[in-house]
Amino acid sequence: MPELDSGLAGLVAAETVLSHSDGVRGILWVRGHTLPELVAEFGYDGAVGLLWEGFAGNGLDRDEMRRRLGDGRRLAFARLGDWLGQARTRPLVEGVRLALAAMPDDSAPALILATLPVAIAALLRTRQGAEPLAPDPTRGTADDLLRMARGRTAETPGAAVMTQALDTYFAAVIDNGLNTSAFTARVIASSRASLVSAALGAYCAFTGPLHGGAPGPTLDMLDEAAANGDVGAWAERKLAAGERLMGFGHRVFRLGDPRAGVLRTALEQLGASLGPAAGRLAFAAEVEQAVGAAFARLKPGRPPLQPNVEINAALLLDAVGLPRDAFTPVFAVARCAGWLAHAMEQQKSGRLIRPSSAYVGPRPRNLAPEP
Ligand code: COZ
Repeated sequence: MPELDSGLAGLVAAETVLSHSDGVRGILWVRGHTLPELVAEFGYDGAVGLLWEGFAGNGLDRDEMRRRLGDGRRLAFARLGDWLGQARTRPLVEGVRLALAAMPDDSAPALILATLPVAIAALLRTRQGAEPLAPDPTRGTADDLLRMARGRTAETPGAAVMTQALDTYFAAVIDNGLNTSAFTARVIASSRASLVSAALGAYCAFTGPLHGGAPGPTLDMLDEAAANGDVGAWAERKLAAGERLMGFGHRVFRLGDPRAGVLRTALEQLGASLGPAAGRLAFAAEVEQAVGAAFARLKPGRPPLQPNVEINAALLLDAVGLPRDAFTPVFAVARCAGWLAHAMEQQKSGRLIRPSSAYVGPRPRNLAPEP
């Protein structure tokens, strides 16, 4: 039996045309496109079509996906009554889970994906005591999410740059190889369960703080570091206590996360709109340096502990005016496109996923010893 790694690190469990992440070279391709190409040439709605081409239809360019996702938001808004009453008093991440769980099994991928921004915005408005705002199907996803959630119009100062920043974020984090939630989606789809079930299961795996549940706690961590004054001493104390620092480390990108650079550029382009977050950008760089140095001191000879995408992601989501408890569901708006692509690819070309395990429990009493 080969040496078992309980985290399946390095195990190749599927062939995919969707995305490729290489931690040694620090690259992430989505269907052969680099992240800067994805952001500049496709944007989020176009990147969804790129991932879904050949699985959810053909000719899925940005305009076609804007139409399908806009129509999906319209349908999702009409169905708020199916779940919002039960969800309005629940934490946001649970409310969005209820929205997914309420969907009919035969829902099309565009409706499943479009339900997330509608659910997030409706829950945010409801908890403010306001009525949910109906979607504008003519807008892109990032634009309409901010409008529905913030009641923002195009005239709102900084609206255009914030929409661009959120669209960049969505495109940059849309898929990342066989990450934990994408693998979950494939396992569920491999039994020929529905796409809704694959997306719901993936969402559940995603919400853990080691995975998609990280961005909100990452901003909390930056606030804690700032409150502590001496960042170096704070980092040393946390690492020496064996704590996991949010926003650091990655199973694949051990030498640096290519998505972090794309988001830093988006943050710098936010410029004046950054507001109080401008100071946070500089402080985050100080925290990254202090944590890296403390880790190197405490664990000499080990590969350096690098920041992952979450610090810049958290700063960007905060800068576009979203509350931190919405960060994980908003992250899921992007990643759900990847989950559905993996599920459709698995259904088209994969087998039932059923690995083996090494039994190390007690043996039956009356069993003759093995030869
Ligand atoms: N904070 C402190 N130490 C960390 C660390 C972190 N965030 N990430 C890894 N390490 C340390 C581990 O303690 C381990 O050291 P020891 O062997 O001495 O215990 C070493 O670095 C290797 O860690 P591990 O093998 O556990 O890394 P793995 O690849 O399994 O973990 C994840 C990757 C993402 C879980 C990461 O380490 C983590 O927990 N990050 C925080 C949550 C987060 O930001 N998630 C979003 C990722 S995009």
